[in-house]
Amino acid sequence: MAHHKPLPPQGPPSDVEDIKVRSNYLRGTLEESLLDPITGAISHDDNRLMKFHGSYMQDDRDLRNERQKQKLEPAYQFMLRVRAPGGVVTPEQWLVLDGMAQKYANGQIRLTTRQSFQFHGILKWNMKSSIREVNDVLLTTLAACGDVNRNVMCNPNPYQSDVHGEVYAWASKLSQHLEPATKAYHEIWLDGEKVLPTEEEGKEVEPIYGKVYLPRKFKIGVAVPPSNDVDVFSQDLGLIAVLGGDNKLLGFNVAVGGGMGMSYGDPKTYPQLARVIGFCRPEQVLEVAEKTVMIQRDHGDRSVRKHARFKYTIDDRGIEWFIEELHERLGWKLEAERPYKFDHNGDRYGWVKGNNGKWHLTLFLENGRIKDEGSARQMTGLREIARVHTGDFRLTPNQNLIIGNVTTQKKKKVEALVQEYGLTGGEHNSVLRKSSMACVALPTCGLAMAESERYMPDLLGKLEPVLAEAGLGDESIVIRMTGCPNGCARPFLGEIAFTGKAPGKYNLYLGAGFAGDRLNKMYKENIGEEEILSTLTPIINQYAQERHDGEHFGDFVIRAGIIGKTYDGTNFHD
Ligand code: SRM
Ligand code: SF4
Repeated sequence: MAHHKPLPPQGPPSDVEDIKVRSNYLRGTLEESLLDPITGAISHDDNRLMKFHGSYMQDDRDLRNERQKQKLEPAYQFMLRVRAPGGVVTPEQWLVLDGMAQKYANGQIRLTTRQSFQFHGILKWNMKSSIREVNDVLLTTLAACGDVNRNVMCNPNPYQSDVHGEVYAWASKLSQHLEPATKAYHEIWLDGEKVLPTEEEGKEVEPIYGKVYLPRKFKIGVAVPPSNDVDVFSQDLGLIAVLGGDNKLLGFNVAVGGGMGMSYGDPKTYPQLARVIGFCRPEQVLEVAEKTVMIQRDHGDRSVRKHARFKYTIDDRGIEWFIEELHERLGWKLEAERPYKFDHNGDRYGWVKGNNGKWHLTLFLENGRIKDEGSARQMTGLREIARVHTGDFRLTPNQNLIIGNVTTQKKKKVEALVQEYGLTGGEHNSVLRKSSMACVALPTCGLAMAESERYMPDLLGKLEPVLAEAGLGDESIVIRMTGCPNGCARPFLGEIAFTGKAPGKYNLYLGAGFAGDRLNKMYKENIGEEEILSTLTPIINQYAQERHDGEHFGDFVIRAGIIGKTYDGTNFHD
């Protein structure tokens, strides 16, 4: 296979590669670590493996200094991520997750940007019970994190019930097909029968991943135009559903090599947009995904983890190289891409009637945090809804929640519970707020350099009057914040975005496409709230005065010459 570009030399494998090889298919010494009564922590190596099982060890950063003063070990606790393809769960599953949050976690549920559930604050001693309860209702935490394919995202489409059904079925099949095959998860968490290493040796234990798994995490998302809510161009593998005239699924446009994460001061790291390389029929999509994952397995950088994502594998060699390699492994060629058009990447709130005659309610849950606080008793409200609801719950890619497939008979009851518990379809929230996302960051995320989820609501409160005064109160502007440049709320696809630099300081980015089809670019570095407001106010006013009819903010700042256009991540830092 001809390389189209000279490749940078690869150094020796990183320490994580060694941990994976030695782990005996993700077992390591996790069982012993979990039982060690001396500490609430687990060993460094086991913590790397723990991710594959859906959990990260963390400590409460709000308590760090105080505990250090008292000479106590950090307040070790675990974050647990539960994945369900496309974020669809039943009311019964909801109730179990709710119960788990109360019993073992901090009493809250956090809906994520990839349609998963996160629980924070679980103590080591309760991890096994937590994971078992999740599995008892046929959900899993396996491969929610780690160097494997993560939760497969899928447009939750409340409008076209039949299309959702079909596309969702493919998302589920993809998820299942790419799940790690090791029995370690069952052994450790579910007391499954121990499979002796010798029994596994010789057989292909992990036919897709092999012994060392992938060089890095891998992400798949399925979009149904005109909605690009899954931010399909941010995925390692993005699939764009192509529908025929009768709304039948014809297949998928295939896009590869997107991603968000970067590191400050390292221009070799950058966010990138996935590129559409062709079209496949529905029954070909598992093979396309499998071969794509295997190409990354064989060619991804196993030396420098910062450079190990699929986007770099492709960019270093050229997209033509990838297409050739894929076609060779498939033994057939993708068809030419089909036309498609996205017009937004946000959620549409409130009630809609699906074409199956059932009702769907999209609730606005700011930054995906579900809790009981003051008069807004979201946690209790959703529990009460789950007790009467007979349809499904669907997590959206923007950290919100759809109460799906509500019968006409139940609609009144659900609406009454929504009112009673202070839940909302966003009627009283500004359009700006409803177009916002912020990552978790402090106090749980070990990588956060600044607040995000806990600060964004305040900052929005200061931007809302600026927009209202400019007469832009009804204008949707995609606005996103993260506590560091890893990009967990897909900030580089925000028309306005902030990434944390230091406590109270952010980099400001402008100019992404409203439909998630263009990256933004840094406009100002390391600024605090005052400068954020004094920078954005005149730009917003100028937008109000000079914009063309229907022109989105991200497009305007480019036309007005305020910021450059970025369609290719390799130009992101220019
Ligand atoms: Fe993320 C790491 C939270 C979506 C890119 N992410 C983390 C960790 C686990 C921190 C850590 O490694 O110690 C965060 C846990 C915080 C906490 O306390 O809960 C974390 N990421 C999240 C979530 C919960 C953010 C949210 O507010 O919803 C999202 C969970 C998704 C899920 O359910 O699976 C989340 N993370 C994303 C996304 C968005 C997406 O996938 O669509 C991205 C950017 C897309 C991408 O991958 O390119 C993302 N997270 C990262 C990265 C940077 C990866 C890279 O390529 O460099 C890290 C750091 C790392 O992996 O080293 C990271
Ligand atoms: Fe943590 Fe950074 Fe991800 Fe926010 S973007 S959750 S701060 S890793």
